[in-house]
Amino acid sequence: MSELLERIAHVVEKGKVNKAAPFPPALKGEDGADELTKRAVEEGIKPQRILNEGLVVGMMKIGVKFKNNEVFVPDVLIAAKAMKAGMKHIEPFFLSKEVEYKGKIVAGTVAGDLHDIGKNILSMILQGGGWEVVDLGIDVSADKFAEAVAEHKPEAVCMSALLTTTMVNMEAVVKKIRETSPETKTIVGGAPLTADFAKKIEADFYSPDPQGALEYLNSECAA
Ligand code: B1M
Repeated sequence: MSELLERIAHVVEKGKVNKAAPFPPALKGEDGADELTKRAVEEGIKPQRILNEGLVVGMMKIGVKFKNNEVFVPDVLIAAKAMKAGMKHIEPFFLSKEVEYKGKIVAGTVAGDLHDIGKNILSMILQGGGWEVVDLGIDVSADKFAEAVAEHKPEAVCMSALLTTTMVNMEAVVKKIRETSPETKTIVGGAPLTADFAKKIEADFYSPDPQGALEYLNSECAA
């Protein structure tokens, strides 16, 4: 991994948003995720590498510390803020409009769940792959998903969940979409999910990563 990508991971983990940010005091005056990601783009590092080997690595590291009670919610929130500051520099590359239009999807994080970083990456990668994304945001109920499907008539609904307590809410969405719009595919993902769980709730497809969801959409749902 390049030294610059390691630094990006480090500043995300530490929650250093940009040079002007006073937090964390130990990194006062140093470049943050904003400046370092911009520099990585300028140096020609591929956006996919900046995402996977820099920004996401930082989030994973803070995740492990959070699990071990070494850091707390505010630390995770500020890391998420740093991640977003970096993401803005790579988004344009994923969203370039040079690819052919494939169709429309509705995306959201399911009810009770406020995690949106993975869902935002998914949306960005699908848009980059030619899919129009109607992003419903976080804490989206089965009714809201169904209303959006009725309004936008997408080829598929993409759901994300990060909590074992909220992934179960995907089942109600799958059921509702089956009843109200049986031709619309349901795709599920997020860290706690497994293929077995997706099968149990009768989702059409599970992918551990956005690329897998994109490949499924391209092969099964593209017009
Ligand atoms: Co939360 N949190 N969190 N958190 N948080 C986790 C998920 C947790 C695993 C941390 C831990 O204990 N180790 C744990 C869940 C435990 C469990 O359920 N088993 C947890 C907890 C417990 C909580 C709270 C309950 C904490 C509390 O309040 N005591 C609380 C719940 C709030 C709620 O949702 N109701 C909470 C809150 C938060 C913050 C708000 C502070 C913040 C979210 C900020 C935000 O999203 N804007 C946060 C964060 C950031 C995390 C961790 C640290 C990082 C999540 C993340 O962004 N990862 C997380 C620990 C971890 O995951 N290691 C943790 C990076 C992101 C790129 O990965 O989202 O997995 P991910 O997305 C991936 C893939 O999963 C996949 O593609 C993405 C890109 O590779 N993917 C899909 C995602 N969706 C997909 C859909 C697809 C296909 C692929 O197709 C449709």
